Amino acid sequence: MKIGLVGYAGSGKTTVFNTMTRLAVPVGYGGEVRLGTVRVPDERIEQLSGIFNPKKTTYAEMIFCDVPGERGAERKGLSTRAFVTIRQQEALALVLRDFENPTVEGIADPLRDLNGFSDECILADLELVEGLLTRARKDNMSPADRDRLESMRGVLEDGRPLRTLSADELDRDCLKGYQLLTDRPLFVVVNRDEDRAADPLPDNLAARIHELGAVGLALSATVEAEIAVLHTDDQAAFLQDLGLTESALARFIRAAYGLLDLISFFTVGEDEVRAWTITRGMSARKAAGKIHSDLERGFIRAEVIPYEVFVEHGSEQVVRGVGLAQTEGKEYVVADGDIMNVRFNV
Ligand SMILES: Nc1nc2c(ncn2[C@@H]2O[C@H](COP(=O)(O)OP(=O)(O)O)[C@@H](O)[C@H]2O)c(=O)[nH]1
Ligand SMILES: [Mg+2]
Repeated sequence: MKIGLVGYAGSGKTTVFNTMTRLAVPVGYGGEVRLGTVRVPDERIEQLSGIFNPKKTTYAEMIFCDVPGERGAERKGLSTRAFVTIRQQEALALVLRDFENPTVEGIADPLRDLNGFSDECILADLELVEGLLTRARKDNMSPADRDRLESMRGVLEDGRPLRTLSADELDRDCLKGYQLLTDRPLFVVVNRDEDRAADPLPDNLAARIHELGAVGLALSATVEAEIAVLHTDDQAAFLQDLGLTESALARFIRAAYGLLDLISFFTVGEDEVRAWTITRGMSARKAAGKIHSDLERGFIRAEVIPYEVFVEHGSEQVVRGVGLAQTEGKEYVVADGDIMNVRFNV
């Protein structure tokens, strides 16, 4: 799962990226595309790890990509090269500058930048769709596909991103090969000065984010960077001083995970307590395949204990004793927080 940190130069993408990944990429210059793995904070894993005291604790992970906001000479906003990288992302986290940055032209105006980026994506999709329609006859496109593209063109011409359409209005399965931008999940990160880190988003900005089918969050990358280097105990005190219970970055990472419709199931034991990432709606058998292909191939059944049930009773034996352990077959749809033990035979 790859999420791109995108947006204009000087908005704080690299600062956010460094803080999340604990890498130290130089900030304040164009730079190259960087990838970093980010652990998805999950207090359930901490709890389980506290109970089992395993040799190893493994969190769910996501890959973030720092995409330089290189300006294009040939176009108004971002360069064509930047867009080639942006197209490779599964979801976009748009970082908007909401602090004064003397090295960047123009005062901070997150709404302007949100609209600017959104329009660029709409325009890029429109070009792509029109290109496909121009070649439709030559490519022997089916009338159904052509109709679909034509209705997409209409939506884009109205200035609307494709993600705002419901499943009835647009069959997403047909879009997979097209590399469209406006259909991708969009997360908006409003990056602020320290003193305004905890303020809510202004109404007009919040409304526009909603209108674009996106999810928004405010943070201060510099505050987050300060929090990240503190010891765990000091972190709690620091956050409390700011009137917060959790770092915004932790909330952001978790929300981005949710935005992609990802959920976690857990495996537990003395060797390892581990979170596994699956898309919502996956069957137990398929989910078992994430652990090992043998488990999918030879799947017999899964013993499932929902996380809440487990913590309430404190041990697998007690849960079984009170008859709350579930025995599930291969078609069972795994729920977020299921603790699974797969029985298999190969
Ligand atoms: N005051 C303030 N400055 C920030 C914040 N985030 C980033 N900066 C500064 O803005 C400049 C550009 O940041 P950078 O992460 O390189 O932006 P990028 O071009 O989007 O990757 C750097 O000098 C950062 O220190 C913030 O939350 N508050
Ligand atoms: Mg950068």
